Amino acid sequence: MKLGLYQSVNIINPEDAATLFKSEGNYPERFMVPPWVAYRDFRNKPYGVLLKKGEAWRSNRLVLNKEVLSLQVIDCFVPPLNEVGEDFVKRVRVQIEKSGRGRWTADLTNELFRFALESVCNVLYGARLGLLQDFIDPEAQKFIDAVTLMFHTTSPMLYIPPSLLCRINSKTWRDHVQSWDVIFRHADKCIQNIYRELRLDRKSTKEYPGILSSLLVQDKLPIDDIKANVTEMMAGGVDTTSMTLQWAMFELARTPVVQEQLRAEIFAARQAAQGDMLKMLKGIRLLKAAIKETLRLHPVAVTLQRYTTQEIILQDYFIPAKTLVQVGIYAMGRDPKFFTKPELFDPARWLKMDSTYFKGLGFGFGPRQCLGRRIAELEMQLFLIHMLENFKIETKRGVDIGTKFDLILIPDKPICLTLRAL
Ligand code: HEM
Ligand code: 2DC
Repeated sequence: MKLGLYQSVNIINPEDAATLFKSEGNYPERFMVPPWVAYRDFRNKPYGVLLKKGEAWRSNRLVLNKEVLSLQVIDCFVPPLNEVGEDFVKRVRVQIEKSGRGRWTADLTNELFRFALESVCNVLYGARLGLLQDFIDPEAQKFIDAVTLMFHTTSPMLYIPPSLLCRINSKTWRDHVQSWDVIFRHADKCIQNIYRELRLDRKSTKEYPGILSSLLVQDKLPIDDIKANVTEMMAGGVDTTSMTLQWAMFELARTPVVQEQLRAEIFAARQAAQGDMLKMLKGIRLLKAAIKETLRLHPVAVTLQRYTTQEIILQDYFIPAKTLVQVGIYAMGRDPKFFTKPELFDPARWLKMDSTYFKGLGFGFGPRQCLGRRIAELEMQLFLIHMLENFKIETKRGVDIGTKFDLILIPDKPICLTLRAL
């Protein structure tokens, strides 16, 4: 495909994806979103792993992996994420009470944005923002809106050089710069708060300190790199998990049989675990499959991309080194060649398929895969556990919701859900 200034080879076959990722080496590079780079250069802001390359990327990423992705630390994320999940349920209960009808019907987009930001911040900073209460810090809401606007203004600039848009002072570029400004300013404020507390030694030692404190205390990364990466994680943790959860609830509302199966699995796991959340998370195979299934039909990223580092062969074509190859995960997830009856929301397919080889790619693959993957997975598992234990999720029948490209993939119209107390 040739689109604007870019040329890419596009693939959707899992076997081809395997060939691509197996040859990616230790410094994989994806398509660098030009306006994101342009903003940082324009304002002289440091890059985090999202935009770094080569050794700089690798050394940052190895330190971050230990704190964010490794099996040694992810158990520590369960209590802070669980707490936010429980608070979301309380909030829904209040809304149900208010309605006086035993149910609450709404477009949950903004509620889920707040949930997602509250979750990721509790893990990053070990502190609550209070976004699930009635009074919401206007700064936090501004941050949420800025992330959405940042994504929204990115897509029209994908194929037009940002330098040109900057020169003609286009509205899209100005909005984009303003969004990132809000994102960086608010993240910086949050980071400064923790930094100050740490220096004054005011943090008690027993509570979960958060990823930021841990990175600051370790002192393995320069402070500017820590800031840049924490900012990226804070911004990357809002629209991604919230939209996926919205799609998950929508699919469960449309497939009540599956919803009941998940509820049964969750009740059984709760019984068996006797209050031990870590143990409970090991007994919810179908729920984990339901999240995979949601990302199959509704991936956040329309494609994964890699620049080849050596010549590879895909379907008898020679692909030279330095070629941009895109794996169309949205298209792959809906192709009957790879998923029988792709239109069906059937989490169990992931448990009975004879091969899932390079098919579950929602978080990417390899050393450059999503840094927030483990946080996102736990956050979504715990959210769905609590929601399914407490509410029946319903939606109006026959409403078809399509997918819109807004840099990330989002619903093309508001999704209206009803939560009914069980
Ligand atoms: C990268 C998906 C949540 C932070 C990525 C990539 C994908 C992705 C597909 C590119 C991976 C690749 O090229 O192989 C998702 C999905 C999410 C999610 C589906 C939730 C449902 C999050 C969260 C955070 C986050 C919660 C922050 C804590 C990042 C960062 C990168 C990234 C920093 C760039 C990593 C690098 O280049 O080294 N994500 N993401 N994501 N994601 Fe996520
Ligand atoms: C968008 O053609 C379409 O996870 C482009 O949390 C190719 C492309 C490149 C990189 C992808 C992007 C697409 C979609 C959004 C992704 C991004 C890499 C990371 C980012 C998938 C597919 C995302 C949402 C991060 C964002 C973190 C940021 C807010 C600091």
